[in-house]
Amino acid sequence: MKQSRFPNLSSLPPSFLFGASTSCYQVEGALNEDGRGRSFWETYAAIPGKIANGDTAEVACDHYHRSAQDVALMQDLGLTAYRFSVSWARILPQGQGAVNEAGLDFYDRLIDQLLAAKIKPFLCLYHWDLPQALDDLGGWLNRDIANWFADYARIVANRLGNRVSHFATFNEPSLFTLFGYGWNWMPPGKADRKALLTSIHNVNLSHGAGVDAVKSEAPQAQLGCVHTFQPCFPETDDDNSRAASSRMDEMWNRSFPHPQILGRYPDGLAEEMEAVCVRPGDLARIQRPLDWFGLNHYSPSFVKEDDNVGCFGFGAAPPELGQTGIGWAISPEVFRDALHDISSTYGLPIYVTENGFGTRSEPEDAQFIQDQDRIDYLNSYIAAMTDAVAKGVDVRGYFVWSLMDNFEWVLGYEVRFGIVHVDYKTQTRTPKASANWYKDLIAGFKLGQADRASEGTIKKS
Ligand code: IFM
Repeated sequence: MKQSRFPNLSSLPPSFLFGASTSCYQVEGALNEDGRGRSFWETYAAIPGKIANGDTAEVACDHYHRSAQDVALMQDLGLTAYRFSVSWARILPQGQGAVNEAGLDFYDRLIDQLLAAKIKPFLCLYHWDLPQALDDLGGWLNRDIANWFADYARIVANRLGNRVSHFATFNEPSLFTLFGYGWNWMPPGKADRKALLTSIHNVNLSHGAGVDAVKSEAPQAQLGCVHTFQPCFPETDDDNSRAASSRMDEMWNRSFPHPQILGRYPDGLAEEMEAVCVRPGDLARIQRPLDWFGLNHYSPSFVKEDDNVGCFGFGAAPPELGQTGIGWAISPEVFRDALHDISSTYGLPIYVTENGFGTRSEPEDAQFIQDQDRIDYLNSYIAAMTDAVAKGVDVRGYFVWSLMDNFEWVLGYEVRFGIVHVDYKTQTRTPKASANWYKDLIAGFKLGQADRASEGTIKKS
């Protein structure tokens, strides 16, 4: 069936935000400038063979020097929100102690540029780049990190909280703990079950302490945490796959929102967490009042048993599902169902803080990328979201991942997720067809808002 060019947006509230997301390590570059400290990603990236093609985030998109140009680009696209993250090591080069004012100044300027362009800043405190100095002290395995994180959060909120309406504590905590402490796919490169569970709990404690810290400095701020939520299905119809699928669902999708919002770990994890790291009173420290749920969603997961630390692994998707350019299964129906599930389980307003299409096939020096497959993906996923909203799910914003191509972690620059193409040799930004499509979609939505507003005026008069 041929899709229509744009999804029907009439179910969305007039205040709905259309934005884009990035993260500091993936776009900023300037890793050694203006007093920034080292993060554990530099240490990991220096291990031969860890990052595709030996790429580094040294320059990335050079956003640190080009933020004004990038905000102008966002404004041209008509974005009404932008989600970015703050680099802990830029603010506190040693992770604690002396503050690097130049680091705060950068985000200060960025926020002013966004506000001048009428773009709402969504600030995430941690998107995977722990200061190396804190990792040297045990990092996410050291319970003291909840205090270090709270101090950092307080400093950021004190300086920026008067202009930032939405704060997130973490981006995808289940992913960076599993990959970093369970599977050695990311820094600090551990593969140990006890370490994994401890890191999960310490991140949850840090979330609770971080929420209180931000609220104390910026009481008007709307607080949330951004979760990766990829519904799990057994790869094959047997008991082993079914058990692995439910293990993955609990660890990947629920080991953070459950304690943060419901005050308990998922049933299959609770006993082990108690035995390994939970102390009396911890769950009350973690379960703090939140204003919104950040959902990052790309794909369903088809799960098989594995003998790794999580005892689950990625199996093959059914052949009838389409795939993105990097082989991730496409199913807007699963996305729609995930929105219903999150809404009924956690009861918070939702922002879709990431959704997008990765590919390996776009050339570095392209003049114009005709990325129809990305447009089709975004079109069908936004349609699924509007359908969920029409059926009562409270979704307040959608952020495409990503504004521009960027450093895709261990995949380096090999994979591109941007709606804007980046030529890394020249740093030229060129909107792809998907960026033009998104721009038209947002313009249409704004027109609809204006029509609805004038209908309201006519009715009132
Ligand atoms: O690039 C990442 C991002 O940092 C976190 N969410 C998934 C994206 C695509 O892999």
